[in-house]
Amino acid sequence: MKKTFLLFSITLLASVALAQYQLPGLSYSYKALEPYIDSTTMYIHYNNHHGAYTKNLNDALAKYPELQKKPLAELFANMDQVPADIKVSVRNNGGGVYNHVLFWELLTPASKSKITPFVEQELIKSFGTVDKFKEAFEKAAATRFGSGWAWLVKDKAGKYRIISTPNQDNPLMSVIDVNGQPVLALDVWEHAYYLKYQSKRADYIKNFWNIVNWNKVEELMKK
Ligand code: MN3
Repeated sequence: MKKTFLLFSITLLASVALAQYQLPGLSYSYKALEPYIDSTTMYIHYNNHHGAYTKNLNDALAKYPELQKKPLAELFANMDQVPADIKVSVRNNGGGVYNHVLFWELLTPASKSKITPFVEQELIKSFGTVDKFKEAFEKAAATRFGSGWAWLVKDKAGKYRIISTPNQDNPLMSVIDVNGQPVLALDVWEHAYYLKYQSKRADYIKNFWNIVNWNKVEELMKK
């Protein structure tokens, strides 16, 4: 009996120690982004999709405790050093974890979504007007073929660039042409919008502007 309990405790401790990545808390409820993102989509996206990336990443890293201790950004920056047997999983599931943690933070209820003077000035300096920036970002999101993301990236020279990436790739990954700090991200996988918007990806993209957390954008721009 005692021995069983001890074994159970050790197994539990080991699994806790290894389960490095967890779903983050959300600072708003599933329905808080309505009518732009519906609560069912939020629930499934967060628990099932983000949940699966998290579990799969932990499973992949279980064999490599030394990699678990490294921040994902460090693994992404040195993809060539990630062991061959988990490289694809780190790219897909690690990307899935990182991108979604960031995405949830970049969203906020419409009542709190207000562009800050700092962000406005930065966008005007780089793109002429905020509307021109939005137009270019929307185009990147709309023209990403299949599943992926649209990004505003501050590259290593400090220049703002709009790009899109396939799958769960992101601008921190050494395998991507444009590297830098992501400052805005939009998930254009069908799982992010299909229940509400069906094939109308463009409507989902337009509505994204109602729920952007511009305070977070400012924080990332200043990073
Ligand atoms: Mn997603």
